[in-house]
Amino acid sequence: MQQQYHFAVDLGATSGRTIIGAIADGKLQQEELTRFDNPLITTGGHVYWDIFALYQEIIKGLTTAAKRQLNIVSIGIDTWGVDFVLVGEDDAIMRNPLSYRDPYTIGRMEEYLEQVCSRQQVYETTGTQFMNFNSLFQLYAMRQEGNVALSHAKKILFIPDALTWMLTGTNICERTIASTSQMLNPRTGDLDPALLETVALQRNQFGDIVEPGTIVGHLTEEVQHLTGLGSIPVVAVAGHDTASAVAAVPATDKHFAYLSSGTWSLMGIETPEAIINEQSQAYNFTNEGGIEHTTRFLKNICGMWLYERCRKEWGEEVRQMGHAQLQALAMKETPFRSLINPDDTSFANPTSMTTAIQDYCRNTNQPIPQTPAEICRCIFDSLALRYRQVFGWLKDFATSPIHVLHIIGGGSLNKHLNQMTANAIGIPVIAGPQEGTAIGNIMMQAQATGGVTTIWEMRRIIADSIEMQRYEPKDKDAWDAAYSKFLKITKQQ
Ligand code: LRH
Repeated sequence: MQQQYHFAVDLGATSGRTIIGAIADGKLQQEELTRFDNPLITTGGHVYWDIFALYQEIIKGLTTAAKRQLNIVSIGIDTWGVDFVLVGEDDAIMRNPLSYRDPYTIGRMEEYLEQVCSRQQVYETTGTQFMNFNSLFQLYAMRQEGNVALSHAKKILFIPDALTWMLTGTNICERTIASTSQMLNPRTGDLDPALLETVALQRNQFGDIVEPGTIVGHLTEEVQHLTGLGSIPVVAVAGHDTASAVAAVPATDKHFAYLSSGTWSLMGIETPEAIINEQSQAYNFTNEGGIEHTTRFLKNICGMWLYERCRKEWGEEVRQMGHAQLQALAMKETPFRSLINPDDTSFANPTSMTTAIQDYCRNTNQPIPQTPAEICRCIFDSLALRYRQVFGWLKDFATSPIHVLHIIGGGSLNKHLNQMTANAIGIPVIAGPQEGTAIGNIMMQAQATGGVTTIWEMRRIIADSIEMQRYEPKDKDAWDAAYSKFLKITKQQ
């Protein structure tokens, strides 16, 4: 029989790719078909994504698969969270979607929580961490600005759902992506009508909630014509990239925490129920939807964004070096010389990331890192120490002991940071798979089409198919001292 392939579209906040995956003899094989940039577009005082360009890249990827005569049996899309597309009465997309990196929400969350609905009530209803770019606050900011597209929107589709709709014509609201909006009530499993009302929206403007792993439609005739493929089923995978990544953690039992490391670092645990209490609110942990009705209890940490943005600024010479070489140079610098809080608001989307980091060090009376290697060292030291801080809080919520931290995603390739993370948190780190989101996406398609059954079967196949690296913690005293320094410095801000 011809090999059956699942076609995964994996879109991150800086780049995207299409991948094909197949499960044969209990092992997963995958191949990247296309890779492309997903740049922010700044115009007219706003920052947008280009949804049409992303759609076009999916069409290109599908066309490539058709030309190779691959037997594609399903398609699934995962993307970053919170952002959405507005569709008008005429079933056309109204404008490109705003990006969560658009500063239009700055100050709006606080305004909403003071004037519209209390922090307590929003957290109690959603269990979602407060981040000013969550969909709820974006919608509020759009209303305050008199956004014309929103006032004419018939439908609101989160990004993976919007792309699924463009491919199939089917409107859905997949549960994991909806859980990033700060409008989903994890207890009812649905968007909360009262919260929607606070931004003058009605429940029927969103699709019905669909569980990850559901076949939601087939390629439209238009897409079939464009790509040369047939009427292939499209699966609502775990549409939120982090949910796909967590599904792909190659754990063998439940005693693990995860760090999905990409543009963001998402650190958390998988729990059977949402954890919504005073303490989880105080530490601003979130309860996002996982597969098989699990909860991803986690916290966003600013991740490789700092490094990626600096690297762009350093130009050709440094970029030519490659990641491994630059990271190795950073390791030659003095450890813990200058430390930052990676989650400081000044790093959200500064004009220059290197200047923002230098300003932070200046304002906290630390040596100012100058060279790319010094700046990288500062970023990696600080990230590892921030991981330690968040891990310390996380442990208090876990109902069973955590034996290991799984690092998945592109950031898991940074072997120095993996070791530093193990040192900082004091338990072993297992790194890999690097392509966590795409693998989780492929696995959910395999589940929807009958190729695998449970989350633990998926994880076993993944563990059997990929190479993983294990890092044991070292240098406890040095890391304890560095952590005290980190706490002192970050408290000043
Ligand atoms: C990571 C991510 C994260 C969200 C952010 C908007 O890609 O999906 O989980 O908080 O993007």
